[in-house]
Amino acid sequence: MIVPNYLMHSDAARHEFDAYRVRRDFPILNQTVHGHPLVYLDNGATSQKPQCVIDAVNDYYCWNNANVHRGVHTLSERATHAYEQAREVVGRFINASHHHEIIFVRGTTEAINLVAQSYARPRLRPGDEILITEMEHHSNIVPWQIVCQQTGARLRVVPINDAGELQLDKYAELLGSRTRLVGVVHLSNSLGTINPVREIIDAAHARGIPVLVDGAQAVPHIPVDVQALGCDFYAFSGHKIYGPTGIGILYGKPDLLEAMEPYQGGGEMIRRVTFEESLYNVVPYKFEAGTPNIAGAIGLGTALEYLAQFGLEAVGEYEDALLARATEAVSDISGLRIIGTAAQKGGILSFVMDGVHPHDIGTILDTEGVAIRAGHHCTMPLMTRYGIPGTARASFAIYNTKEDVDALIRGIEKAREVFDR
Ligand code: 7TS
Repeated sequence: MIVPNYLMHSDAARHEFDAYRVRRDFPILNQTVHGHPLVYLDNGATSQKPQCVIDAVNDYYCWNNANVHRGVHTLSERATHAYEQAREVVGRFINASHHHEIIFVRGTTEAINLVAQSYARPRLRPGDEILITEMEHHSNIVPWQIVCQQTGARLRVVPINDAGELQLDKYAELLGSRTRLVGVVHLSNSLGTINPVREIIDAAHARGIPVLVDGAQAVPHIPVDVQALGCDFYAFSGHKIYGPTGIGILYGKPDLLEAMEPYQGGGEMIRRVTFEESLYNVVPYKFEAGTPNIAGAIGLGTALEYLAQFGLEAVGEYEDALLARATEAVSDISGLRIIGTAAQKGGILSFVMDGVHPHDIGTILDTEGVAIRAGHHCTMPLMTRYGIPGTARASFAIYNTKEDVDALIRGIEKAREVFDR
């Protein structure tokens, strides 16, 4: 589980990224769908899992399954060791200063709800403001709406331009004396926009405002260094980064985590309990009530080590090349419009086509063995901003190839023909 630091960041020399070799690590890709080789381009929704992750979860249940942090027996010690080693891997992956800044949660959604309830709720007063952006996923909108209803605070929204970039001048205007927290997505799941989070954080910090970054789509594509960013909270999900479902990460700055109330009460998060009162455990255990997803954490640690061996910069460059190929090819398809044309973009191609509903594009592509997502992608306010019901979205991962892109383009052309008839 211990990975040398150079594997986590990209300063080491890299050989050319070989997606054809990578594909062999993913057993699920070796199948046909409707008589065609599977082309999986729905990675924004969830990624596939390499054999090493499947094996890590399997081995844990076959050989080491026990509860963590409580047993005196050998299996419990092994399980605890593996679980805590996974936390260290996560800490190194995002360059946290200490692995105790890493809290295991169910996913991005739970991480944001935790911050909303444990950090924001006790601190918000009527008239205070939470500032988010127009391109947020519902999981970075609804938890704030709930906490606003609970406290009388207000939700404010930074608008985007037509390309899908944040209007930073508007952001500067909206950052005010009542702003108590900024929540921003690092890489938009619907547009592909990579936001200038460092700049956003610096502007907020100049006013003493903490920032939560939703990194669900960013971590599989770009190197993330939470210390360099300076973010106060960073959230991501295991299943979008080649790990299992039901496990995710909340990173938090230690002083903030220390000062926060627990999210849930129960076992594991306490030191001592009487009927009168409870003394809480230290961070991060204070936020991990109950038996955690041990197998999930171990699988996530394995997934991050697996991905890190390629170097995140090499991974990002490779996926950018796939995106560029797809972007260029779709520009020749009549009536097709890309939604999300930001200068800084990664991994995601969202589009609409005149006279063809996104769901019909998705269905026709499926008959060709090509899996994409169609719909609002849990960003309904963003779809409203563009005046569209949804988009068709292809999202790229390390195992996709230029042949996958070509199959996507053939499928879109077929959809165009069917609806032109
Ligand atoms: N934030 C972003 C930017 C996301 O893309 C998603 C999931 C979430 C948060 C929520 O993650 P969860 O693991 O807690 O569910 N996005 C998508 C998607 O684009 N298609 O399916 C799920």
